Amino acid sequence: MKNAVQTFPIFDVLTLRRDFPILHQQVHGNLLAFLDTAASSQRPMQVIECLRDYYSRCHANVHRGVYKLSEEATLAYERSRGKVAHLIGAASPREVIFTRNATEAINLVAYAWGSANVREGDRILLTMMEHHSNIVPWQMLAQRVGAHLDYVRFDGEGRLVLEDLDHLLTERTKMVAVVHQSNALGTVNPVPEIARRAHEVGALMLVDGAQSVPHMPVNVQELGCDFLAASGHKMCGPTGIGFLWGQRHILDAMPPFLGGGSMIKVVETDTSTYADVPVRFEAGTPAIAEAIALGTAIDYLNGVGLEKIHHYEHELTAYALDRLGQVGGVTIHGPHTVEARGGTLIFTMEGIHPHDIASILDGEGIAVRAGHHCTQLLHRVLGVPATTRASFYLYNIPEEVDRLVAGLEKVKKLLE
Ligand code: 7TS
Repeated sequence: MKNAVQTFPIFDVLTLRRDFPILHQQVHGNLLAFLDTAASSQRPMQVIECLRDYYSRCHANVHRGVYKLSEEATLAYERSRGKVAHLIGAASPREVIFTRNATEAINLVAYAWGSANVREGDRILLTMMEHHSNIVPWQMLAQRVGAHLDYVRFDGEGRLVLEDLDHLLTERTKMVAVVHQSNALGTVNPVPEIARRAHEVGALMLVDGAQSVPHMPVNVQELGCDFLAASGHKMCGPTGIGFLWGQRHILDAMPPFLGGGSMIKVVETDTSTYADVPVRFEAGTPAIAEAIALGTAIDYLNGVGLEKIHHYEHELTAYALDRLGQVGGVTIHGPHTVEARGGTLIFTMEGIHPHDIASILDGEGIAVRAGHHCTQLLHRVLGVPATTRASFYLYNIPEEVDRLVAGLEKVKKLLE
């Protein structure tokens, strides 16, 4: 398979890789093979250049100056909000709130919406494959108001056991919060069906899109959800910027999350009135440069095409499932067919600790993650404390899968 790049002629990945300067460095004497995008992606020059250009030419605070620089910064910041809205099929940019990351977006909903809508005895429905970001904020809410958490299980193939909805969804369920694509198993969950079921009992549906928005076309109208959270740094954008999308009428009815500058209308000594959505939820000076550069990242992804990125990752993942499946002693956890999954693979090797695997691979210049990947509940179900994870993006190539496989053969030779 030495000429494997030619077997996925979906876009010119070798030309595209030139946009990512970080990928061309040597690590321990080998070319970097970056297989940890699920933790954070790399950025193309266009995004790096956008940050440089913004700080060199047009930085000023937003939503407050009447002078030219501030107006320009505000325009660019709001244009970026529009790009996020367009990317996810939102009805209006006003439904998009910039946050630091997906974690903050989910905390915003759990705090602001949760405090106003969840009462003692109410239930919140999660799944056993959630990232801690979509568990802990709900636990904190449940502890604050006396609500309960329920969990949908997943089966041996890493798919949600949807029959659990039959008894877990009740009229006491106020929120169903589910990951779109698992950051560990790689499973892509049937969100439209779950959203429909949630709405039948009057619950709202939050989708954790941290691992789906960067990798496939995502449309909130088609998902049928009420909230969607995502992070910029996983989609070629900067760190420190993410977003929450919510249905306008739900956001309008929500009290603020953080208080401070920008989010008010009138401040009195004892009380204040609050600004309209989305500014109500963006207290203080936001991550202006990062928001603008997220817009550039979205332009970049759209330029390649999210449908094509999705298709390319499917090809790469099918190849990886096939090659890794042939390494003796390797168990891949999660769906074994690409139709039900994205390009994130966790695996264990009989008798070998995941951290040892990751260290030996690092020596070969291959970056993978070892640990519980912020999914301790999921790993408890798998019956292992940790796994090794390889995750792919538009800049990965089949040769990197070959190097991973060769690296695992070396691990076996050294440690078995
Ligand atoms: N939800 C999912 C599904 C995630 O994968 C992550 C981050 C988050 C939420 C939180 O994103 P953040 O940007 O707010 O941190 N996942 C990972 C990971 O798998 N390895 O490092 C971070």
